[in-house]
Amino acid sequence: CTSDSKACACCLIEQRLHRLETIVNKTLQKLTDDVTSINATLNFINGCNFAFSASFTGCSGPHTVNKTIVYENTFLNYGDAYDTSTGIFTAPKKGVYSFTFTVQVDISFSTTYTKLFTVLEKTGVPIVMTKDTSNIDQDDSSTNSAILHLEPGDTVQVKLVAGSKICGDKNNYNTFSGFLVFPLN
Ligand SMILES: [Ca+2]
Repeated sequence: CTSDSKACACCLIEQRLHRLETIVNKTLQKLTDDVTSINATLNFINGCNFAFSASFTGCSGPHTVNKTIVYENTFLNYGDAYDTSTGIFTAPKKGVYSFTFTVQVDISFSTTYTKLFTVLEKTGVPIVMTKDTSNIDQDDSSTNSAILHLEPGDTVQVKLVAGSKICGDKNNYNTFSGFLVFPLN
């Protein structure tokens, strides 16, 4: 630098440019990694649109065994995880899910039934039940709900307990609804 101040200045500038280039490259790499991570998260979230709501408008029971209520009329079925031919919801992803169901019967539909008991099952295991009996009142109705941790492939369904009867009509008294609250990795 003592003999050639111009060359020395040039060298210092080059060193600074090199440091700047290193910082810019590291920042760009971090931004690229962040965008990749955000895109992966968005893809994961976009793949989690699971919600269904369905009604049962016919009559069923009394049966000698517990029988799945097939809510055949869907208001919506995002993700097609609920099967309208079987009445069974199958978890497509690991996560926390919310379910509600309401059941109803009018004594005018039958003079033979004595009760309306139902059970919501998770993969064959009873979770929550409803219970109403016909004494002097004309209508039996109940509701219940559950928030469940499900693994992929776990099933959720509502069963009419043996000896019970359920009846609905176009007013959709009998409904079964569920949705993914949040997914889990
Ligand atoms: Ca009753």
